[in-house]
This record gives sequence, C-alpha cells and structure tokens, in this order.
Amino acid sequence: MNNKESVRRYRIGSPYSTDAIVQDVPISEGMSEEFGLIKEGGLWHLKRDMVPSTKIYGLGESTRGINKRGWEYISNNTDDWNHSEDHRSLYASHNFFVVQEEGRCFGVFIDTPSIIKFDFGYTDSRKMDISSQNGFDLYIIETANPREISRRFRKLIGPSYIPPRYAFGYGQSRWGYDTKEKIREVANSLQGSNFPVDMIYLDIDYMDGFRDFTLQKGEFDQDFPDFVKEMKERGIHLIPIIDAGIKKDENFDVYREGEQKRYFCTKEDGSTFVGAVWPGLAVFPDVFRPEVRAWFGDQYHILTDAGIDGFWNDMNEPALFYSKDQMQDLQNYLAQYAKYPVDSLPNFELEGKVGAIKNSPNDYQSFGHQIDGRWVSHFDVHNEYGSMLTKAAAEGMEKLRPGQRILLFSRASSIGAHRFSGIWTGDNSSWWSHLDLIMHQLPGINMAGFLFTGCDLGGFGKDTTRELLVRFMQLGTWTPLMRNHSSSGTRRQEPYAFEDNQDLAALVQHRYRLVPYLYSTFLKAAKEDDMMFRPLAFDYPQDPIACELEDQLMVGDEVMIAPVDKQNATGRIVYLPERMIRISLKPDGTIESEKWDKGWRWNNHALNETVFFIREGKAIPLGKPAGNTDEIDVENLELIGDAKAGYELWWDDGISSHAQIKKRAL
Ligand code: MIG
Repeated sequence: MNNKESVRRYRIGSPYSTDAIVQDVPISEGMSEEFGLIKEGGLWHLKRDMVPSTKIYGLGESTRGINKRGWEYISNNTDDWNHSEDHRSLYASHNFFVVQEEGRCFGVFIDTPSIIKFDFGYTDSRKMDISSQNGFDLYIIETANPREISRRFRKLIGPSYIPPRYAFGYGQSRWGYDTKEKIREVANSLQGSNFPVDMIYLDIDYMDGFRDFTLQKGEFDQDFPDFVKEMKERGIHLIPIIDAGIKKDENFDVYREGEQKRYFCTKEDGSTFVGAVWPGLAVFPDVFRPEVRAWFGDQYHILTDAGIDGFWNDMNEPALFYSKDQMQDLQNYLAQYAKYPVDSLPNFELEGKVGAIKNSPNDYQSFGHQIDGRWVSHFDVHNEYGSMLTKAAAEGMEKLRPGQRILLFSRASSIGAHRFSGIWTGDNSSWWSHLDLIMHQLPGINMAGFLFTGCDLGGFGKDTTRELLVRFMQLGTWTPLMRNHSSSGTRRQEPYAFEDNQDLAALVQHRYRLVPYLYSTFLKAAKEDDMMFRPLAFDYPQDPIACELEDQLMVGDEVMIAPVDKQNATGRIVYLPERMIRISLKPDGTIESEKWDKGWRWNNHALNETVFFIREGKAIPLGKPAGNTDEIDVENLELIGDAKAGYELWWDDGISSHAQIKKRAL
C-alpha cells in the first residue's frame, strides 16, 4: 500500500463552516483526481467508478453493513425510531469513510453541516456518487492502511472525549422511573440480586411537565440533593436526560429569560420559532451563538448543584413532533374532510399529510440561526445542531465543575462533537437484527472519533425476551457504554426481572472484571487516536475470509469477539484468522482457557458465560468481581491469555480532566 502520507483539502462551492476540524490544512487548487466533480440539477456531485473489489468502511452511525457499498445513505440527523435496513438516515452525520481497492486505499471526509447523500453503488453498482445542494470541503487522506488513515483523520479532528471511569460501569434505565420509590426499588433489586451497578438514568419523567432544568413537583423537587447523595452512598450516579426543546410557558423562568434575551431560534422575520415536542409548544436555543451556549450550559447548574455529575442529551436533531404553523395548516386541511362522505375519503392522502407533519423539512427551512451576524436557515446547518447543543453542555460543565470530567452523551451528532461527548445509538428495537446493527456501527463510530458509545441493551422499542437481552448483554460487555434502556409501554427489561437472574448478574460481574482492560484500551485509543473496535479486515487484510466477516470484531489489540445473534442458538460458527486462545468466564467465576487453531469452528456460547478470544502472544488483565467501579482493585489483576506476553495497563484517577495516565507493566 501507499507509504507516503498526505492530507489534501479541496473547496467545493462556498460551504458553511463546521466544528469538525482542528488542524489547519491549506486549500489545494483544482480538484482531487479521486473524484470527478460536476454540478447537475442544482446539486454538486462527486463521482467515482468503483472496481469489483472496492470496499467502503465508515459513515459512523448508519444502517446496513460494515462494508457500506451497495446502499445509499443520507446524512440528515433524524429522530426516527425505526432503524430498519431500508432507512437512509439515523440520528448522526459522520461523513468520513475509507475506500479500499486493489492495492490502495484513501480516506474521504466531507466537511459540511448540510444534508448530503452517499450513493455507494445503489443507483449503479459500479459507481459512487456523493451529492449535495450546498458546497463542502473535501479532505482526501492517504497513508498506509485503513486503520492508519482513520488515525490520521482523527488527528485532524482532535482528541476524543474521555468520560469519568464510573461511566464504564453498568447503567440501568427505563422511560418511566417517575418516583424516587421506583428508583430505590431498581437499586434494591439490582444490588439485592448481585448486579454491580454505577448508574441509574432519569428519563423525562423526572422533570416538571417536561421542562428542562426543573424537577417534578411534589416528588423530585423535594430534597433532591439528599436523594442524589443517598444514591451516591450506594455507589450509584443518577444521570438525568436533557431535551433540546424548552417549553414555551410564560411561567417558566428559563423560557422567559431566553425569550427576553432573544436566545431562541427565529424565523426569517425575527419572530421566535415555535415547534412542539414533549412539553407541548417549545422553543429551541440558538446554540450556534457562543453567548447562547454559555447561557444554556449554565442552566445545568440546577442539577450539578444538587450533586449530579452526568447527563444524556436527547431530541437534539432537533426532533419536531410538529410546528405551530404546520399544525394550523393541517387543521385547515383536515376541516375539508368533514364534507366528505366516509366511503370516499382519500385515506392514503390523509395518512400521508398527517404523517408528514413530523420532522418536516418545511419546518427546518422555516427557522434559522444567527451565525456570524446573519440569519442562516436551519436547513443548511441542520446536522450540526445537536453537536452545538451538546457543546453548550460541555462548555457549561467546564465552568460548573472545573477540572472534573463529566459523563455526557448525545443522540444527535456530527464529527467534532466527539471531542466533548459520547453518543448512544438511539431508539433501536428488541430485534435480533439490531445485534448485528450495533456490531456494524461500532467501527464506523470509532472512525468518526466517538469512542464512548453503545446501544440500548435489550433494545429500546418493542418487547424483549430473556434470551435476546442476554445476547445483547454479552455484546454490551465490550461497549464502553453498557446501558439497559427501554421504552415505556414495552415489557419490563431490567435484567433482574427474568427467571434465573443470577445468570444475568454473572454477565455484569464479568464486565466489571473486564473494566481494567476496557478502560485501559479506551485510554490508549483516545490518546493514540486509535479505534477500539475494528472490523477483522483492518487487522487481517491478507485474509480474504477475515475481510468479509461482519459479525466478529477486534477489540483493542488483544481481543476478538464473536457474539451470538440468533434465537435459540447454543453457539455459533466462528472464524479464527490466526491461532487464538478461547476464553470462557463462567457464572461461578472460574475461567476456561483453550488454544484454538486458525480456521472455522463451532463455538459453544451458553447464556451464562462470557466467551471471547485472545490473540496468540497477547494477554489481558482480569480483575476481581466488584459491586461498582470504585471497588475495582487494580492492584490485584491476573493475566489471562498468553500470560508471559504481559500487558501494559493504562490507568488514571478516573475523574480529573487532565488526569495523568500511569502505564504499568503487568
Ligand atoms: O420521543 O425521553 O431516544 O431514549 O427514552 C422519545 C423519552 C423521546 C427518545 C430517546 C429515548 C428516551 C425517549 N426519547
């Protein structure tokens, strides 16, 4: 492959700037020879012919496989709970990918906050066609291999966010914990059944009428700091949600102050844009303006003052159930139906009209932001909004909790936000196919700079089963964010709620034994701009079988995982691209370890064990069981795998912003 390293930047049209890049790269004259550039029907197109062997990796949180070829993806941050494979947009826009073909590879980053389409062999299987209405900066990165390309890219976009160490513990969540008693019950059930736990999440139920920065009256507003403390004494951090929309309510001080200071997004005529989300009619902070970010970030003090030290940011695409204007139009439109006889109602048209009111492009076009002193339509910078809102929180925390790391992760994101927060992948479903989806997303999410990530274990929407939850947990053992979260209205999904729950507790105990390895791997990846999760293709490029596997992943430099993703399976076929050591952590705490040769093999994987592979010549540290991350004893680690290989453990105090990392040879 190419030995020389180069990064080139080309400017197409006059793009809106983003927060993605931190290294200044001069703009090259002309156009990259990798793409043909044309303007057609009002759209910029980057076109390229692909050869049969062309593979495409990246695009972060998106649908379909690890190799993105063969579908069309649209970066357009969208609140859509249905992550089925026919969809083109999810909550994020991560416009970085690596093209690999016949003896060469290069990375591509399209720097734009606007909607952009990636047709990777969808319209014509031999062609790549990237199209966008607005201009953008095109970065072409060349160096040795896909992993190095993504590392070089990460230098361009700056270092990844590192959460406090407690964030590597287990988190329990569910939409609907609306009383202190329910939360105590969750804590009691987990801790009473030997589940280690570090976090319980507060969904919108904790607020007063879904108003951000308020506490439900008569419940959470009573002695909230004491409640936070009570939980902390049990080793549990409460992690509240913050939504994008602020309730439009004259009696709500945050609304009143923001409106009086003209801090909310406006329509072109200067009037405040009014949409609707959970609190009903709501307004949206214009967080592209630094002073608005400072104001919004400061609001978090209501919660940090009470001892809160972690947040998740939701609905920040921003999701719109409807806007005031559109709802009025719809009402007028519907009024005419009163005249129709029921047997001649155009029901599909009706359904379409009603459905189209959600997240409508017309609404995104109708409001805007003050950027560099002029009004810019939201539509043109849409994909950057969630990042800016999360940036406001991160900047706020630097003032509210100086020197301390905070747990912060967001639903909507774009590249750049990886410097100050993590992401979770939003409303997945309790579907077996969503085990594959997160496997496919993890490498691309890492390539985009986001290291702190994970999906809702067990699935957010729909009813889970014990078996599906277990398989999700076996995968979630490895993701930095290990959180079980589910929607209200679905079957209860807390792991203690199922039969033989000690087997599920064992899986969480295994996770805690692996935290030294996971945290060390995470720190290394963050400091060396590396990926924590990689497709096998990145590590075994000469092995054609390894290059096609999408249901196994490399974790760090030592481990390979091969999660079970089928109902009623007692195991699965795995492929070993080299000799490895198969490890099984049993529910009673014992460890089974066996050398396996290169090749295909059936791998038994029971519901109560943690099974993975360690590369030959490598070892990883394993701790003793612990009830929470503070109890993890890093002085007492054993090496598993090829113990004589040793392991360099990276560790720090787990909480300070500029903690010194100590490297210790084991
Ligand atoms: O419209 O706060 O993705 O995790 O539980 C749904 C309620 C709003 C979407 C989030 C989900 C959360 C839910 N939220």
